[in-house]
Amino acid sequence: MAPTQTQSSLPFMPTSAMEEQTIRSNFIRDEDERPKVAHDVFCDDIPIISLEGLDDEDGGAKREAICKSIVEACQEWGLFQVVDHGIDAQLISDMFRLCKDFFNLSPEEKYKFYMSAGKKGGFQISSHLQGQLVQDWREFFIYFSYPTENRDYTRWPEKPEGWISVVEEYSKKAMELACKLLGVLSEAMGVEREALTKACVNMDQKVLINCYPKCPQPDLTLGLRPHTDPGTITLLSQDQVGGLQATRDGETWITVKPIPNAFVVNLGDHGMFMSNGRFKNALHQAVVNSETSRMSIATFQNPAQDAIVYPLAVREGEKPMLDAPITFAEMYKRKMARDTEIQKFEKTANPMEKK
Ligand SMILES: O=C(O)CCC(=O)C(=O)O
Repeated sequence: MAPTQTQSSLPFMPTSAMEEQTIRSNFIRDEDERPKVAHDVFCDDIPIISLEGLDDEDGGAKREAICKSIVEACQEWGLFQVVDHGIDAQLISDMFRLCKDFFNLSPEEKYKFYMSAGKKGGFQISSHLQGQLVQDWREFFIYFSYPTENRDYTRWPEKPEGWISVVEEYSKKAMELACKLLGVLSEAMGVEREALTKACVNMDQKVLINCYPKCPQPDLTLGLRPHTDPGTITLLSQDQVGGLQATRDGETWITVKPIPNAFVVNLGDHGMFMSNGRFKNALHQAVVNSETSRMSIATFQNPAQDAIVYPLAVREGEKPMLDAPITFAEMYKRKMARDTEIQKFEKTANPMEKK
């Protein structure tokens, strides 16, 4: 269902409200949910890993050292940054330029691609999930890029010119990089290098471009609420503004330092289950600011809907996290039900705090 229409017959878009003095009440979060750390107070705690030498097949010390760093980061944070990853800087820069051009199009142009239920990709405001009480200060565009038979090119805009071929190339390179990283994690679990990729069956990929317009009251809202990704692994490319935040305990947030052309890699729920909880699913959010708009490109690598979710390896002394194998579709359904329950509980547990 499309959001409520305003006077101009289009829904409210944060990109059209950058010069307003205040934000609308449906973007204002409860005090305990508001940002605690600014978008540009960066923290160096997240590991930065060079992948140069990862492809060395001579059993060399270089590959071993890289794999060790990745595994440690996944155990500690479920999140790390990679550089020297082999994806061309020009491709990343073209992608950002074209994404920016898209969000600069008129509201009418963007709205032509509005993603209503059942559509395979398109433009959205705040969230594609229904029933969110508070809105996120963002617009986004999502491409259903893999498996390729899922591509509905009528949902791939012709404007800006050239975007289609750049997205195709970007998604292909991201798929290759993700599979490489999954190879490292599979081997760390003591299973064959292709195990995680194979467990995804026909791996699904979605490329989601986030645009967080500058915001008149960034302290009251979020660009994107705290969440873990449902899938296996996510590769996030961000501009140099800053705004991605991560937490290990759900309380203390840190802002991830943007590094030119790096990818922030994070594990999702599927990655966590398949490792029997050895690798973390990173809880993260995005904050906004009043000076400048921000853009990020999240590439989600997910299993097929009917892929089986169950730990690939259970270490001695551990119990499997799941009682029985389930499909990814079922895992996702349970996640959504849990998230909705948590939201409901929070609202009823603190009725006085909700204005
Ligand atoms: O924009 C960011 O830094 C985070 C994006 C993200 O977490 C998402 O799109 O799921």
